[in-house]
Amino acid sequence: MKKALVCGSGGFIGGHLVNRLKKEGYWVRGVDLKKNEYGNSNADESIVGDLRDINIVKQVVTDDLDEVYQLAADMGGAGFVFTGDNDADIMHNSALCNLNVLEEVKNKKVKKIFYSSSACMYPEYNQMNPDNPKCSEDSAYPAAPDSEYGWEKLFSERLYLTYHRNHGIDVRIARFHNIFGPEGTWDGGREKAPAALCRKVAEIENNGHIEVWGDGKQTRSFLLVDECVEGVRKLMESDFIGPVNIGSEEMISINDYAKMIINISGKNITIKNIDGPTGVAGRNSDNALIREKLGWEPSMSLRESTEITYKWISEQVKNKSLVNSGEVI
Ligand code: NAD
Ligand code: GKE
Repeated sequence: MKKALVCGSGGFIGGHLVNRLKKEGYWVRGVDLKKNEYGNSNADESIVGDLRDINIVKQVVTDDLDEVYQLAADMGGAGFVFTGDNDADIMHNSALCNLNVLEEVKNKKVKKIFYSSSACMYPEYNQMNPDNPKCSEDSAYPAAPDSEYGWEKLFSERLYLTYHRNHGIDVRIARFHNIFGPEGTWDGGREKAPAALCRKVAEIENNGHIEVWGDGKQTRSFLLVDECVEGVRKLMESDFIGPVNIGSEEMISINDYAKMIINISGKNITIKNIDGPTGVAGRNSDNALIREKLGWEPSMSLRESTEITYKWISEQVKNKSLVNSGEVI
């Protein structure tokens, strides 16, 4: 039986990954600052611990592990990453997790480690045109990410590659493009656009309006978490180190995406564009490399993936309002 450690198992993608590994027959240890909020992370051993603390890292990275998945990071959507207020925490906390985990993986001679980088490491100058952004893997340099979060991801990609070159550790690096779905953060300030817009639509009465940051012409692509986890597993099983994009190529403007969610809800709602943190003008995954190297790409449409997510978020909104009204304790 293979043994894996998932760092960040209390989080969104980490929780889904634990469940996927369990289904595949792995023995799984999870570690995170917090327990998985939705209780859906079925690790064999769940440790609440801080990966910035080397003593915790020594405890969780053991020499019997076959694989480590490093997803722990201080992260969030545009409202968390692009305001500038969290930059020091983001760089310090996420870099420390990566430095500590990698060093211990080397010490314990663990064979393989996966690292979750982000599309935020791509240069801003290639993402100024909302209709034609460039995010092919070979366009990373000259580096010019538009956020410190992106710079930390780029630094850490390079860190993993140095451990591969100097210490022979088998690494796999993926650049995730806006992953969403059930059990993702949907309120509190760290939520990304899909969850935020689903929540706003679910919360608003018929004939109301929702606020959408920016002019709504900025573009993105969004990938359902199940497809992301499938891509991670395919990459881990392959001989390809990466970095490689794991994302959808179905690009959409934010206002059109808000309209899609409104249509899914069946409500009559209008959009009000307001000032807010917007990040790059355009971003889309380029899947040429993953198609070539892994013979795989995600298959679900944005509409299908969003229907699943809207259903889950509207249930959370309903449950929360029942709790707030005292009907459910
Ligand atoms: P998430 O915030 O739900 O999960 C990250 C988890 O890391 C959290 O549960 C958090 O508590 C944990 N963590 C943070 N600092 C820690 C520490 N010091 N010690 C232990 N645990 C710690 O985020 P997610 O969406 O599941 O993202 C997982 C990874 O994928 C992150 O590295 C993120 O940067 C990357 N990523 C995500 C997306 C996306 O759209 N979700 C896009 C690009 C990259
Ligand atoms: N979060 C949020 N909430 N975004 C909104 C909202 C809202 O209510 N209304 C409009 N937007 C707009 C943002 O202004 C931004 O232009 C776009 O939607 C996407 O925002 P996002 O989903 O929060 O995050 P980004 O795609 O800009 O960036 C994220 O990219 C990922 C990688 O692709 C990052 O924040 C990271 O979470 C991640 O690495």
